[in-house]
Amino acid sequence: MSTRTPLAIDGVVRWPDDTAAAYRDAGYWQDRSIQSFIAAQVEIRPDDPAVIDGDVRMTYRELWDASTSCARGLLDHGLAPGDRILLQLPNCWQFGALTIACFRTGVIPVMALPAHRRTELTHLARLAEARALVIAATDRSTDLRVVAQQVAEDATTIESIFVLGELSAGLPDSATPEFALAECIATVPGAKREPFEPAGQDIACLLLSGGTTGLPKLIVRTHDDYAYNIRKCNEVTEIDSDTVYLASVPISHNFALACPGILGTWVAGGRVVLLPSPAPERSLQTIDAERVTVTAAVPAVAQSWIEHQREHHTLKGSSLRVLQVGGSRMPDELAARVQPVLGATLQQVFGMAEGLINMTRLDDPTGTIETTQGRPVSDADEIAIVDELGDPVPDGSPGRLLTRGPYTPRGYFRAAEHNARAFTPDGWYGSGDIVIRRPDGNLVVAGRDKDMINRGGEKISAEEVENFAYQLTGVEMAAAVAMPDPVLGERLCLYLTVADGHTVTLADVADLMQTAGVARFKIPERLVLVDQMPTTKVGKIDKKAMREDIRARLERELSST
Ligand code: J2J
Repeated sequence: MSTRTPLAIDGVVRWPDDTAAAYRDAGYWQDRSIQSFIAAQVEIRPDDPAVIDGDVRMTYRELWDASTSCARGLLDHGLAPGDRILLQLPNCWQFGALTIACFRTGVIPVMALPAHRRTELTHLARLAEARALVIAATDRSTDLRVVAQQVAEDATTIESIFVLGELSAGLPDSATPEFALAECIATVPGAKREPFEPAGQDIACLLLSGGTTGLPKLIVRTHDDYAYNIRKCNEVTEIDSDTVYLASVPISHNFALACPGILGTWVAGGRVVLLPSPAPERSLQTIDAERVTVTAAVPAVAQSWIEHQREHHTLKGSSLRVLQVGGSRMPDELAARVQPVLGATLQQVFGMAEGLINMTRLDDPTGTIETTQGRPVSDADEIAIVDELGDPVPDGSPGRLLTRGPYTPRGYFRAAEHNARAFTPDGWYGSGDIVIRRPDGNLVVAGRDKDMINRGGEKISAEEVENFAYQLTGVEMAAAVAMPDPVLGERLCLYLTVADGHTVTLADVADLMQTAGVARFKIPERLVLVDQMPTTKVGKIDKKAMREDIRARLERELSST
């Protein structure tokens, strides 16, 4: 098997040679690019629909042609294999064409989330040394072209900005040249020969970590490992050419991108339907209208769909076969409502952009589907559940999750210091989740041992928010903690101590963060001023005590209304 040397990019942690050889021998890694699987489908079914995005319906041939011209556009703009581009697009067909074009040119997309703003985009562009930025002209009320110019000012590697949407209105200070993405994708005759043939170990994309440190880390996903991730998810979710997959949650996130997501669907020859948001009315209507068979949601979205269906009976048909739910812990009571109300089999997904994907199987007993977060999709996934000392705990007892495997990389991109903490010396990744393994191998997520708030699947690093709070005059100590929420599971509550004679309000914190340009979902939703932070016996800030405190406060408020 040809295993050409991958492009050299510093800061990439590879699997040890013997492990890599074993993964190849076992056939997990096939030294095949992700796009080669899609290209095979273009040959088999050129005229079958590949993507539906509003009024746009594209066949496999059309999607491939769009990626061909887009690849040409990237090269014409001076981008070369191994270069990084920061990609921030909403759910749209252009995202697909561009991602395939990146694979075909060896240009590496960094998958930013639609909610990201100046702070995150600048950080990501710098960390990846991105040479270009791809954005939509606007996102709701934000002019992202202005944001992009600011990012390019601070991240000096950025040479060009590609914009989805109208470019007509000029920008006052557009120091960095802007190009219409539409021009890049306009059909031009494609090259006969593939511009680039990736090796299996070449990087397909850089994904974002959920973030337990100040700002997101980047996760290197190679063609070998990501293609395996996709194939295994396809197998478990039973994706084939009859699949109609609806993506209404962001496709830049691992879940809807590759678990199995849009890439899995294209690899299998199925049809992708895109929506800009998971708003219940439109999502349910679309499921019926397009005869969607599989879709993915976070628990809060699943809940909104169930409630909407109960009230309005929007869903009339019975096409929906599987509803995948993951990203944060799904309450068991909610899980039990999926099949009766939506008529689809629930598949719980406990995944991470760092690799390991757990899923309940479609034919699991109802009890397993409703009360566990599933088991690894591959037999080659190694799982260890350990106590504080790193010793294994027995099945049925909670412990920290460690994992290794053929699609769980051994380190973050350019983050040596953090890697030393997040990975054990023998390459196990500690996800920071507390899980219980049942004797049948299914995992139950029981808690978390990482300083992160999971706001309905959107991950917020406590440290990042605290760092903002410390910029406010008078703030002495800051602690961001999760407060329980019936819909999102958790929301962010900020505890502060302030110096005598100072006051700080929630609006002060929000203003500061908004001015700095951070994703909205990270802005605290409640502020608690205390005289003193609770501390543990060893003098560390006691977040557990604060989580209990806010829970008690909320309960008191609820009972007094
Ligand atoms: C509890 N916590 C969960 C679940 C993720 C599929 C689905 C989700 C993600 C994802 C993903 C959870 N119950 N069912 O990449 O492909 C929390 C854990 C985990 C972290 C990873 C996919 N599903 N989580 O959420 O990289 O804490 O990936 O470690 O964004 O989300 O976050 P992220």
